[in-house]
Amino acid sequence: MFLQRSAAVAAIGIPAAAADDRPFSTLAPAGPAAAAIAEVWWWMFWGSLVVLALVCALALHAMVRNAERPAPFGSRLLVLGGGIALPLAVITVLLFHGVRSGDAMRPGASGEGAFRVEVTARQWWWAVRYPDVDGAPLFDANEILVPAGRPIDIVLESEDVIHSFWVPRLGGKLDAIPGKTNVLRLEADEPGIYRGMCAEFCGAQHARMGFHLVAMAEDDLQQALLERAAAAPSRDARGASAFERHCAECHSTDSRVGAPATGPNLAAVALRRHLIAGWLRNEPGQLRRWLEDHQTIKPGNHMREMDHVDDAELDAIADWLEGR
Ligand code: HEC
Ligand SMILES: [Cu+2]
Repeated sequence: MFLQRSAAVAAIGIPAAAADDRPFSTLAPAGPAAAAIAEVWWWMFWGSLVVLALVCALALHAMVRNAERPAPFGSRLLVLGGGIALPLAVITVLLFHGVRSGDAMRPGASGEGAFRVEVTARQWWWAVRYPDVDGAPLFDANEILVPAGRPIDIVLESEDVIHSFWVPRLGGKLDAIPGKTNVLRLEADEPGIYRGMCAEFCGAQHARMGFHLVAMAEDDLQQALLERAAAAPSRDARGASAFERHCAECHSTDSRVGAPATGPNLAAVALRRHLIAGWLRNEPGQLRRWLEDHQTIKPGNHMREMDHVDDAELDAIADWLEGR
């Protein structure tokens, strides 16, 4: 299964180097919004360095100068120049760049040409909905497939508390607020896998509320979305009936049906690169381990303990979900 998946990943052309060694660095921008933010950062860095050097030079000068001789500049010049003119100039330049980069993160007036995907934050995972894949909505979770080289509009909502959607290498953060819809405009220059995090404290497992944004070439994306739409658990009846009894109240296993959404949609769980909001690599055995130990792996998460379900049943469910 895992090998098969790796081959699929290689086949759709995602370079191995996409697992960048600085996945959360805003100083390794991979899209226009992040580039604008990094630029502001560098302006602030160099600007404050110049100011620091200037202040140090003045302090040094005050310490070593001969007090008998008249000062080279009067105190009035220092107060007006250093206290008012200089900060005003520095802050004006920063404001200009700040407003410009803030603007780069807003969705365009029309949103035309942008790829739209709806992301709903929950404690502590992300529900993903593509409004139109082959004529109908497609439901998935914790992994967001998008085109590279084209603007993406992330339509953000929350079902419980305030969360914040952040992919550091692609752009700024935007809050997901209950009862409100916010739209974040991002773009990835190149195909790759970009890591994201919830950036607003949202309860016990906030630190394990990550996700992956996978940018692909357009054709690969269409193929991958259709593959997810067609994904379904295997036909094994034992797994299916055990799932129905213990899990179906919270999880949908139909990629076209959103409800119930108390837990992530599991139709394409076998195709996801990670489980549990980006926390575990989806390697053989991990899903099964989750069913057994989920309150140890992610304490307090809103999935019920499965102590009452016997091992054979959990085995059957795991196999069924993984399509075996
Ligand atoms: C009371 C509701 C509830 C029940 C019942 C439940 N789950 Fe969950 N499940 C959740 C929630 C909530 C999460 C998300 C946990 C998190 O990441 O914080 C989850 C996560 C998962 C995940 C990880 C999905 C992903 O995208 O990584 C799997 C797999 C899973 N559940 C399988 C099952 C199975 C199999 C059963 C039945 C044996 C089951 N669940 C029963 C609520 C439930
Ligand atoms: Cu959070």
